[in-house]
Amino acid sequence: MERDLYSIRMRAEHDGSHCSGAERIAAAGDLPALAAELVARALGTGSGAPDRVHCSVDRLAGEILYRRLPDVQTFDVPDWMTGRACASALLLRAGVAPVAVAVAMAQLAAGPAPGGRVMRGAMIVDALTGTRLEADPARGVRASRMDLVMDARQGVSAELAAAGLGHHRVAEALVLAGKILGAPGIVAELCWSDAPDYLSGYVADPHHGYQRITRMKAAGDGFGGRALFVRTSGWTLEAFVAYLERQAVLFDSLGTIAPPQPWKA
Ligand code: PML
Repeated sequence: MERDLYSIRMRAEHDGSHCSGAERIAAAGDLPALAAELVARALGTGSGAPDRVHCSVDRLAGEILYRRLPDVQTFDVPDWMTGRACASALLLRAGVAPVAVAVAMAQLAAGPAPGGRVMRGAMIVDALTGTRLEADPARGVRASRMDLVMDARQGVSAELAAAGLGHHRVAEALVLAGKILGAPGIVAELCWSDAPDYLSGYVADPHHGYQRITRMKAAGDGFGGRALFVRTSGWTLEAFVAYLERQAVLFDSLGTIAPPQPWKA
């Protein structure tokens, strides 16, 4: 019989703003060490000592889905302008309309939350019209309850590191994108980090997997986030959000990792 599994989540705030967050899924015996690891991470973000660190643990109820991570491809670009052109082309290929690509790019670049702030969660964008669909445009929707299975963690980390993708952000984004690509109605995801010193981003879609782009913004730029492009038939917003926020998904293996290649328009 499968052991009880728990979702453990950390989020930290500084000056009233979110400054760090991470989450894992683990058995009870692994939780104390994980809690210590996540709190240590919150304290070491480099964006100032957090004023508050929240750590919460919930036992998972209901079915757990086991999946394979998406295939990974890296497009090398000389600068962020080329990176955004590359992302736009990949989104168009995935079936996102030009107007929706333009809206999402502009909003991620300028801060999609009211007042031009970055969002903790993701925008949900109608892939045909560019209309934003999330109920709360300040918070967005946050995918949660996803991780690598414990036994696969070391192997996946080693394979990513061997491919030059050992930064913790790559593994975490890959798991998140893997969950998002299983959502009802998803067409594609666009993401680049809001960390001023992390310049890479990606476009993910169900047919081409996780397509990394080496530069999506200039160094020092603190804007970024996620846009989830959806078709608007055959699903409900409630089902989409429930899947992202509540459905537990564990990944047990990596897809293929292609060698990096220069982007050619
Ligand atoms: C990668 O290099 O593949 C990760 C890109 C997205 C990182 C998003 C984030 O950590 O904020």
